[in-house]
Amino acid sequence: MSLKSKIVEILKEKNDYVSGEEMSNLLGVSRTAVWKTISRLKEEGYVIEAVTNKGYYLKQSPDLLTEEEISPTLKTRYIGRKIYHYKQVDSTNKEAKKLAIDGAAEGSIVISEEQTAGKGRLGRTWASPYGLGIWMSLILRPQITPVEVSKITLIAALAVSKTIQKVTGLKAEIKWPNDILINKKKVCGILTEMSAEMDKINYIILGIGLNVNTEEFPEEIAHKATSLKIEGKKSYDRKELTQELLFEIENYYRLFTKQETVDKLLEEYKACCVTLNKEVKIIRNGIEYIGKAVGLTENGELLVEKEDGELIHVFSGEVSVRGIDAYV
Ligand code: BT5
Repeated sequence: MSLKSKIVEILKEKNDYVSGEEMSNLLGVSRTAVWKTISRLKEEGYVIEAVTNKGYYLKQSPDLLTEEEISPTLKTRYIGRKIYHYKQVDSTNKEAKKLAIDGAAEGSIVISEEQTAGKGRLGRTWASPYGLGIWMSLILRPQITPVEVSKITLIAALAVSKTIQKVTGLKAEIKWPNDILINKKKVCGILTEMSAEMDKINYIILGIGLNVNTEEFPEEIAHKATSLKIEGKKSYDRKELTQELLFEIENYYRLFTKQETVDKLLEEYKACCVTLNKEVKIIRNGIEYIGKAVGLTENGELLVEKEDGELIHVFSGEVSVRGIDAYV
């Protein structure tokens, strides 16, 4: 942890005045170093009162997803242990890719308060306004083959829906492969990208966008997008959600790397997936098919029975579900 994080941790734990001397003894750094770090924290939005002969008192922390705010009470071993935090970037996936190429460790994450060019799939954009959601990308380096990568999206979807249920009590459903819905509207999207060779993965960037306290969406998506605040009719703590989400991702990721539990994960996924047993429309290479989603393969592909009875494997691409998307 950085000195900044350690100082925030001490101030939060004591919840009282802590003298510069005590702080410098606890941390093994000079009082000047403590004072300088406190000044930097103030610049970042911490309200810290300094009283002669008493010391420093933390009155208020900013609503930011920084390492100082997330790390001290994070329950994971390695997911999210290194946080690159930005106030604004074009896309956290793009930023994470650069870091992965430079050798960033597995589990490192990039979080931004705002994205100016958040990415969806197939060149689409993701609305990511300042401070209202969780816009983050994880760097993973699993020892799996490229065909198994779609499973990473599935475990991320499970982790997101579990987190929503745990923290808010709202019922989240998964629309295969990468949407999380509440009351049939999209609250979260997942974008998994990878760099791979024939049989080896260099890195995976797992991008997650979760609408937390958004109250209004751009007109084009207002009918199909939602946020936890809209659904739960109250604001939610983004820090708690981020910590819980990282914890769930680590859990599911660990289960996933143990081969014997993959079947169990698929069962759990099927239980929250709204796409299964529904009539779906698939657009593949520009051609439309209507069929019924009848199952999932071990690699996370959707099995669709076409109207003529033929069974096809759908990897990703466009799937709309009758009753959920606007198609009749
Ligand atoms: C996705 O794409 O759902 C993947 C979104 C991934 C976003 C995260 S944020 C952190 C990381 N960094 C990035 O740059 N991206 C990832 P797709 O299935 O293609 O859905 C995109 C479509 O969802 C858009 O065309 C809109 O119709 C709709 N949309 C855009 N912004 C939305 C929002 N905030 N909430 C709900 N729907 C949205």
